[in-house]
Formats: sequence, structure tokens, C-alpha cells
Amino acid sequence: MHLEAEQVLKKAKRRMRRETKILLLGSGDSGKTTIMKQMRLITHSAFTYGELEAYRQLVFANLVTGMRALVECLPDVGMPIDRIPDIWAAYQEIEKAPDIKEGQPFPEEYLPHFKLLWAHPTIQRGILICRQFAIPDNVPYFYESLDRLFAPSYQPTHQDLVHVRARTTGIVETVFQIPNDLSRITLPDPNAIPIPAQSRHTRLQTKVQPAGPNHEDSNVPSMETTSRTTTAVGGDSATLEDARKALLKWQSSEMQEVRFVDVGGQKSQRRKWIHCFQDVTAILFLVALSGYDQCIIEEKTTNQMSDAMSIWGNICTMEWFKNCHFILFLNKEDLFSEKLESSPIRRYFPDYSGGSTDVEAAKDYFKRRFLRIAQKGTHQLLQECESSTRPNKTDNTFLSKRTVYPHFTTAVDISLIQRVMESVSHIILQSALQEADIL
Ligand SMILES: Nc1nc2c(ncn2[C@@H]2O[C@H](COP(=O)(O)OP(=O)(O)O)[C@@H](O)[C@H]2O)c(=O)[nH]1
Ligand SMILES: [Mg+2]
Repeated sequence: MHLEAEQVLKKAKRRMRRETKILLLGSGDSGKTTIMKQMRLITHSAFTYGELEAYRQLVFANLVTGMRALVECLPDVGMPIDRIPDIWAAYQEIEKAPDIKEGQPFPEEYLPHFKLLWAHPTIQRGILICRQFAIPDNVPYFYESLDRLFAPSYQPTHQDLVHVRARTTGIVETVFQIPNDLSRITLPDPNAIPIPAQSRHTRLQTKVQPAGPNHEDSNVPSMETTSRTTTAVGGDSATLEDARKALLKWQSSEMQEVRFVDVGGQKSQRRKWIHCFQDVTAILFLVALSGYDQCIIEEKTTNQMSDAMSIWGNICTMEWFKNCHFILFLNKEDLFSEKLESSPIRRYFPDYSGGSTDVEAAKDYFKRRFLRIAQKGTHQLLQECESSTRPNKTDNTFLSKRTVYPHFTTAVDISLIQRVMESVSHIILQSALQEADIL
């Protein structure tokens, strides 16, 4: 027994020392890159000066493209602004605004135009009515802080970093050293301005595949830190139960190396996903709950939620992932709760039978739909695997027990994401223990 316990312990430790790879999937705008940024903030993996400067420039670009997206939707809801001379003139001006250059403050001559537009009742009504179109979610966030952004000394805060939007076009991989006990980490102040990496002597490594030519397509590089500490565990565990306890203790003081892989979610980007399917430990699938009444950016006729359900269905039936854990983030809970009242779910999902302003019932409805899709997909895949000419018994046993771990999230809220990532970390720990046959 003594020997057996030692062997299991060794096996589990070996398993845990292997890198964990988490693949972030989901349609465009569901919040994948935001989770990646939050992980960097949570693990205090500093951004470089270049990244922070790129984000600062992107905030200005987001102001322009956000207003453009809105103004272009207004004719569709019978509210064109080209016959409202003062705001039309202001819009024409900001449309001409060139990108910000390195170190250049936001040009003050544009501030009155942005302010005039944002204060106008047509724009204010438009932002509510045009919700079903893919208007960037960060428009109110940035437009409500125009004076702060146009201050000559403006630098993005942590909170600005998670709200700024850059379309992911390549595949961005970042390795984080995550303490297993995430609750021990002190979170950065969301309103503080981050300190660039150089001043903290952090070693930087980037692995980014090509970004598109458009400014907003640029991928801001990621960082890898690679130091590792290990703690020895007592070698005289007499029983399996002792081995389990010893392992848990050892594990809670350990750092876990987790590779997060972020991919572009737009339709044109999805064929690239296959390049990162190998050796995945867990799929972290993101859905924008608030997308139930919106179209996708690429097609005005495709509902965001239905698009997410169809991708999720495909992923759940993929043989590539038969050994993966499935974590489901039902994201943008904040925006979802806000819009329920003005946009009844039943208009888009007629079989929804809960109260139209009942946030809990509405959340539960979408959770159940995604879990049902997963269950069906897993069942179908299991049947295919069992009837294959060379069925793999271990894989099929794993698959038959596959569980999906759902969470309601607001990716822009760092303390909430820290708590959610704690439970994700726990899932990975449990899986290593299970694989080593301890549990
Ligand atoms: N209010 C709010 N905005 C969010 C949330 N998650 C993401 N966003 C915003 O949605 C936009 C798209 O997010 P992003 O992470 O780039 O999506 P991706 O295309 O899946 O990588 C960004 O402007 C984010 O700040 C959320 O939970 N709440
Ligand atoms: Mg992205």
C-alpha cells in the first residue's frame, strides 16, 4: 500500500507539472480577449510600454468606429442624422480624424464634436434602439468619460484596458504562472494606471500570429513569464488518502503553468481554430448573453445567440476535444440584466416561458439550452466513438463522464473573474487528481 500511494502521488505530480492549455472559443465579441487581459491583470503580468501605448491609441480609434457603427445603423431604424445639420457636421469632422500617433494626446479640436454628438437626443435614443445591431458595447463606457480621455496626460487605466476593443485576427498564446490559490492574490485597482513592464524587470516573450492591416485589427502582444517554484512533499504517505491530502497541500502552494490560447471569433477567423486544437486541457467557451437580441457583426440576419449555439454544438461533437474539460462562460451578464426589460426574450426565442423581466429565469433558460446542446453533442460523439473500428476504452470512459461547468460572468469585472478563475483552477486540479486515480 505504501508503495502504491507513493506511485500515485508521483504520477499526479508529474501530471500537474505538465502545462495546462486552455483554449478560449466563442463567437466574435463574446469576451475572449477580455478574459485574457483580466488574467494578465490578475497575475500581475505587466503590459509593456508599447502595448499600453497601442491601447491608448485604440481608445481614440474605438471612439470613432463606435460612433460610425451607430450612425450607420440609424437609417435602419428611421432616424438618419444627415438632416440634423449640427450633429451631421460634427460627425463629418470626427470621420476625418486621423489615427493618433505615438505620444500624441487626443486632439482637443475633436472634443466638442464628440461631446455634441453624445449629448444629442437622437444619438442617445439611437444607442438604445439600435441594440439589436452589433454596436460596440464599450461606446457608453468611453463616451461617458470624454473629458478624462482628452486630458493631455491621459493614460488608460486597468478598467480602460479591459473595455478597449481590438479585433483578434491571429492566434495569441500567453503562458501564465497562476498560483493555485488565486484568492491569495491582491487585485490591482481598476482605476489605477498600470506601470509598464520594463520598470518591473519582467522578461517578455510574445507568440502572436499575424494581425490584419487595419489599425483595430492589431494584436497587442502577450507576455510569458517562466519562473517556477516547487515544494517537496513528504515521502512517507502510508495510504492513498494520505497521498491525496499531501498532494492537495503541495498543490495549493504550487504555481500552475497555464497556457491560454485566444483566437479570432469572427466567421472569417474560425477556420484558423484547428491550428490550436492539439493538447488542449480545457475549452473555455464564451457566449455573450446580451447577444440574444443582436445580430453578428458580419451578418445582419444572423442572431448572435443562435450563432453561439451552433458553434457550441459543433465543438461538443468534435472528436478533437473528447478528452477536454468544458467550461462555459455565459458572459456579459451586466448588459443582459440591463436590457431584458426593454427587449423581451420571447421576441427572439418564442419558447422562453419565464417572466420578461425575471433575470434569474432568463439566465437559467439560456444555461439550460447550452447544457442540453452539450449533452446531445456528447451523446452523439460517444456513439460515434463506440462504434468506431478501434474504440479507445479510456477515452470513451472519460467522454461518458464529461461534465460542462457553467458560470455566469461579467468579463469586465476583475474581482468576479478572479473568483471564477479560482473555480476553473480547481477543476483542473481535480482532473489531475482523477487522472492519477486518487479520487
Ligand atoms: N459590459 C461588458 N462588456 C464586455 C463584457 N465582456 C466583454 N465586454 C466588451 O465587449 C467587447 C468585446 O470583447 P472581446 O474580449 O474583444 O471579445 P472577443 O471578440 O471574444 O475577443 C470589448 O469592448 C469588451 O470590453 C462584459 O461582461 N460586460
Ligand atoms: Mg478577441
